[in-house]
Amino acid sequence: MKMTFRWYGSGRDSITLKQIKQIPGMSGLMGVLDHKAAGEVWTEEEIRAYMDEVHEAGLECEVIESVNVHEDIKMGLPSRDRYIENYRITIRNLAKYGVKVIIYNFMPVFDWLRTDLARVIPEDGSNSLYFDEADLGDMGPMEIVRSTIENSNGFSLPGWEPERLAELETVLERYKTITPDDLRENYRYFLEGIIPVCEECGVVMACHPDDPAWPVFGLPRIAHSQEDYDKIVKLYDSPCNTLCLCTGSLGSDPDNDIPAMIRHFGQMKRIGAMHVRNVKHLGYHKFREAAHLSSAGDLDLYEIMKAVHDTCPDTYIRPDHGRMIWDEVGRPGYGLYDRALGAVYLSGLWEAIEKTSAR
Ligand SMILES: [Mn+2]
Repeated sequence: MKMTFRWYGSGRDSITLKQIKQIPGMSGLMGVLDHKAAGEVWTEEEIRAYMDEVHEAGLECEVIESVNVHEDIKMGLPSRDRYIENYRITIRNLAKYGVKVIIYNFMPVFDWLRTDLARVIPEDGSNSLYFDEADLGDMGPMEIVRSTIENSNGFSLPGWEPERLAELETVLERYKTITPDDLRENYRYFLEGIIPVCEECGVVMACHPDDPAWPVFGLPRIAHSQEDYDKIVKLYDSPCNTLCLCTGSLGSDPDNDIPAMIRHFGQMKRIGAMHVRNVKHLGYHKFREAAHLSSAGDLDLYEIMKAVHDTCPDTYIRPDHGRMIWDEVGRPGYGLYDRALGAVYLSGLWEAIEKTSAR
């Protein structure tokens, strides 16, 4: 298991590489080029600049996140071939700089969705990301995107790039005629275009689940259950076609048994990377993100780490979102303190599991 941290790059993150390096047990980053729009080529120069900085800080970067799939690919438009070719170039460029895993998603329009980015947790006064479907009320997709951008403390949020807003209405209209099966066929076409390149250059694709783990605004969503992922791994049978098992996203649905899912896909060697965090269920389609500790939420982090240990011990993990604690100001979900606490807690569980299972 390699413990990693998400970092948005100099000037785009409230956290420094030095701070990340000082978290015990941290091997490196799950990196991202935050300024790249979906469909654009990630150039060698841009990747090199990011990597040089990371390596200079004594950290690795073998995992890259959010190489976003252009909406035209998901909608199956004729223009998709151009964007798939760009994606192939990006894969090759990333491989040249030591990237082994690329995390992405195939969610229409919304990367993730919350109704409150700073919901105060009454017990201790910290705050975290929160979702209550009832709060959506009459809010349409355009309004939720606007309010999300307004409440992000001036930081960009993954998947909510302002430049995507302009075309949102057209895109939403188009999706009305796309069924989940159509979306899966478009997904297959995408995988057929890119997985051979991954096999050639030793890169694994890891698909991040829908967040929350159910359909929103009537859009087709195809990655939020074990059944869904069984279909995805079959779309293109290759060790390079894997999932990024995000415990918090999948865990927003109490019906998803996370340790069982890790064992299922871990044994198949189809877990390329993991995001590990806890979630507190508050009712039907209502939850908040919780501290990592098992007792703080509804997921059993010991059972989760044990399943990783038993079936996919070489995977990359990062503490996913954290709460905002100790008056920290930063990008919602991506502060330093709570994620650092989470990383060290997970490393502690890992040490205990390793030592007890070696006996
Ligand atoms: Mn995640």
